[in-house]
Amino acid sequence: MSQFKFSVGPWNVHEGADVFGPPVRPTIAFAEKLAGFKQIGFSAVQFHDDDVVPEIESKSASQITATARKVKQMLDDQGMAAEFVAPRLWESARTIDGAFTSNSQADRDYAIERSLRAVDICREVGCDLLGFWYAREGTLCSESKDMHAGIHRMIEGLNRILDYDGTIRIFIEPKPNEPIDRSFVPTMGHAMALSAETIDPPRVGGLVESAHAILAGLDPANEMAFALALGKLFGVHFNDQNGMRYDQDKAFGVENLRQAFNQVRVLVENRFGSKGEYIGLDVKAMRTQKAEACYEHLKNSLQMVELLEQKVGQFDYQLQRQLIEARDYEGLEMYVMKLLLGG
Ligand code: XLS
Ligand code: MG
Repeated sequence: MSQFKFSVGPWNVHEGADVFGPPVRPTIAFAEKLAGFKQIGFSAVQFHDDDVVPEIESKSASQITATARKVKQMLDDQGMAAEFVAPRLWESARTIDGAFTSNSQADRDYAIERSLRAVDICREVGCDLLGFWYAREGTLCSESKDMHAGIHRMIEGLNRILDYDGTIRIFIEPKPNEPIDRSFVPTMGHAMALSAETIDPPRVGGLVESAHAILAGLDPANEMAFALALGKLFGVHFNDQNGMRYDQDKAFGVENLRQAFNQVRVLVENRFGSKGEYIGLDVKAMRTQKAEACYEHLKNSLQMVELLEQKVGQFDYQLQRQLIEARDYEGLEMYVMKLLLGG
């Protein structure tokens, strides 16, 4: 049994399309996914705004809240909660060049409006957490945007949301690249700096996705520990990644076992979850996976967390102290290797 609560997004069970090929599995309706998530052991769902309200761009504010209310009913019927809502600011024709940092004033206004509607959706589905993955807030052509102005526009966007709703909390999910070349908010340090400049810093935190940290050349456990040290780790997206390639969203721990152990360890040691936080997954099934086995990557990721929690439970803190005292870090490293290998 895990000490954590888990969340998952509907996009984590998907049709298998990639940039080089079409879908390979049939679409599964949200209601069916919800029942599947519950059965596997998840207690909350992560949402993009249009996961809750399809075709959101053509709907009025009142149509949006009415649709969101129906989704809340579906969650209640399954005994599931909503963890967060993230406005999908990277697919609209009005966010081609970014959202808050677009060079178009009309597009920037759209980004704010759409984010405020996402806050409305949060209220309807019963969560107080809004998420920003700043997908297109950066450049493809370095000289195309004024980063100085862009950073101020991002802070202004955060302030507009904090001002609109006095209880909403916001997380920033940093990612260094993809779909853009250079992101304006590539790491947790950048996210924390933005938070500190807002009108209400305690309400702006971060979410670390393991793969995004690896894409930045960083250790996800350290990115998590950094936000934890500032009291601002609002969420995590556990997954894995084979080096600095395209964003792979592999099952948790399958590529970088020691880093995965340390992610679980820092969460356990710092009592992540004690304020209601979830361990979220952001994992994709391999394209080769057959339709009937398209939830296995979720089950495997949960199992990896539980197995690593057991390893953390077995971690000999007294030995760790002794080895640190003796400055025998080779010894400490080999101890961890043996722990993980069961030796
Ligand atoms: C993409 C992100 C995205 C967010 C939610 O790389 O991980 O899926 O987690 O908007
Ligand atoms: Mg993510």
